[in-house]
Amino acid sequence: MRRGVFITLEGGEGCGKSTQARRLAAWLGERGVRTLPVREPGGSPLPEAVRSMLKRGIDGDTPCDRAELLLFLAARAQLVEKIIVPALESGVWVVSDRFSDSTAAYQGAGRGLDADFIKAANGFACAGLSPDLTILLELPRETALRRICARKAAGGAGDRIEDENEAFHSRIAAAFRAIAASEPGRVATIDASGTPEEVFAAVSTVVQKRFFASVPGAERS
Ligand code: T5A
Repeated sequence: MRRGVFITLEGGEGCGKSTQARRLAAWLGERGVRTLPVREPGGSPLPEAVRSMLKRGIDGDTPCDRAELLLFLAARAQLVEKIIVPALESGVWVVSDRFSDSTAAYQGAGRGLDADFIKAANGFACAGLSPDLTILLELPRETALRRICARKAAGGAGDRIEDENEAFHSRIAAAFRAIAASEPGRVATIDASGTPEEVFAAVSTVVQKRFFASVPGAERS
């Protein structure tokens, strides 16, 4: 039995998902909602180890496209079964920085792997779990690149997916837009070009409208 709410944040590189996911988890906590923030790939030791393989490879051995897909799915299956589903069943809300839409966008549109296979495999990895709400942060690529460059200049590390070419990233942006257009009931698109505060005002408005009017006991403070 599922009692918590499952919210995911999606979008291209550097659009501000992690920043907004942290804010959203804190905002929900301030409202008395027990909240678990997770990230994909990651969230527990095994998927965190897979994350490191995916982002940088091991000793120069980087995953081929099919291995990359399967590693993302393996990390997701573990996170869903061990962390997300138990949390939701105990009434905790889960806020995930990326989830299955990223696989459709990056491994499907980005790498060109079969979309139908990815859909079926995603369903298998998620054991049928789907987000109640997905917030898609949209940011022009030039702005995202400026943010990523600033982070690198401050000592942040890049990775092999972030460093893919512009054609790859524009296919991903188009894929996210197509997902949002095909599932307007689940996916809310938000302009991420403002300050973190401005973007969060839009994020929290969506969450407020979507859940706090209709979920009994959600507004506890
Ligand atoms: N991936 C993932 C797949 O290929 N398939 C999959 O199935 C999944 C799940 C994950 C990589 O894996 C890929 C996608 C990714 O390439 P990651 O490091 O988690 O690796 O990559 P991202 O999810 O893209 O995380 P980033 O940190 O790069 O981007 P975010 O989380 O969108 O952005 P954030 O919040 O870290 O902000 C980036 C920078 O901008 C600043 C922040 O301070 C930070 O320096 N910033 C702002 N600056 C100005 N105005 C704002 N409003 C700002 N918001 C944030």
